[in-house]
Amino acid sequence: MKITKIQALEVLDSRGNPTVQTTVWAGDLSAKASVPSGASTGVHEALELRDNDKYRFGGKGVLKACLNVEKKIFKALKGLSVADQQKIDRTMLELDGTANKAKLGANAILSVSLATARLAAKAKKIELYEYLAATYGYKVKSLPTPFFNVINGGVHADSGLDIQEFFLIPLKGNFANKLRMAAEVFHSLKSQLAIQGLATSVGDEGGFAPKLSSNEDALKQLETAIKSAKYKLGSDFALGLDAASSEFFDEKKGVYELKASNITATPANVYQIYKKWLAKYPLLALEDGCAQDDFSGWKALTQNLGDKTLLIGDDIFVTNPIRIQMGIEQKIANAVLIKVNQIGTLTETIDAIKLSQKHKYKIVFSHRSGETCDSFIADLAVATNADYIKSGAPSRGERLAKYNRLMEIEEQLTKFK
Ligand code: 2PG
Ligand code: MG
Repeated sequence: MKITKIQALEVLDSRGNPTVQTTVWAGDLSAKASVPSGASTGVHEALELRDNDKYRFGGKGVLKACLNVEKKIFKALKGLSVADQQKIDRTMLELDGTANKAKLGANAILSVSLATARLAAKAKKIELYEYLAATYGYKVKSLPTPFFNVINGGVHADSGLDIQEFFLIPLKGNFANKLRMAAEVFHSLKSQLAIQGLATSVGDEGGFAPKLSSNEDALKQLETAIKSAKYKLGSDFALGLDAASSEFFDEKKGVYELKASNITATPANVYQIYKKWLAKYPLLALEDGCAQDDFSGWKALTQNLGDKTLLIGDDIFVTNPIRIQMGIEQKIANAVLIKVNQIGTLTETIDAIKLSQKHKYKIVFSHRSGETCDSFIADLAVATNADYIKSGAPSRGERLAKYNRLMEIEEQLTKFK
């Protein structure tokens, strides 16, 4: 099966911003993929190519990226086998020739990379997760445990909270059961917020965005909602946070400023804030507790909390094997967040996962705050034996696309076992 045609379309994501959707053909057979987009984007991420034409979508159009797919990339890939993912990705990397995919755009490259993998699975008449597992030498085991971001802060909402994401982490039963548990608490949280006269409209990732008095108050709200849904915090549910601290780290002053908690902290002592929260709540995960280039802060964080909770690196690693290697050498974090569009090809994403797993880092798959209904990451997480996955709250179609796909996969795995 050889690539015969590639088309790219400028579509809109869940925030109403343009993104790339690409369809790859091999004869009559075709498959498509859409690319997500972040808001709390790390500076070390691969470049998302935007048109910067202020007369279209405020400069956010992606027509240049689409053109790159249809002209330059198609010309280079025409006639290559859809099953040769490595060659396809390498060809695009060479064609681009920059370290951060600035010439063609990581959005252009990724859309082709993912659509091709989906097409290869289709050509083999097998499920995407089966194809990916077989291609990269994995045996599918259990499904990842989901993190549900039910209170949105940071740059994802105007709730005034410094912490960007507050996770519910259900601990009991299979994936479908965990999703049900989280949905039940999500609804009890909604009623509880309404009773307090707080907003129940949702933020970018489907979680609520109430104007709470402090970051700690958000944790307390979760505790109450879990209780009123008749669950136990600690045994039925754990909690987690994505601090997304690059957003509240003042680089000039070299301090973390958590306005909603009225706290300022240095890289050397910011871990103490989380330690206090850890003493009060069962926090299973803490993502981006320190900023993207604050290696000394990350070291202190890891030394002090590394055996107490998952310390997940997002902006510091950006799914980039070179940065993950730096982290491994400096003994920073113990888990890696995987976002396909941070690095821009499937092959490099797999490299990042394998390197992390080799060094016993846990794998946490992640959506972006700007999403489409593409559920590729659900299949990829299952295929690579990821430990966890976050795709927002159990609310909004683009978030549920991933969770519902995971339920479908679970059903297939149990039925045909
Ligand atoms: C994050 C992500 C996803 P964004 O920081 O982990 O939740 O947010 O896509 O805005 O970078
Ligand atoms: Mg993050």
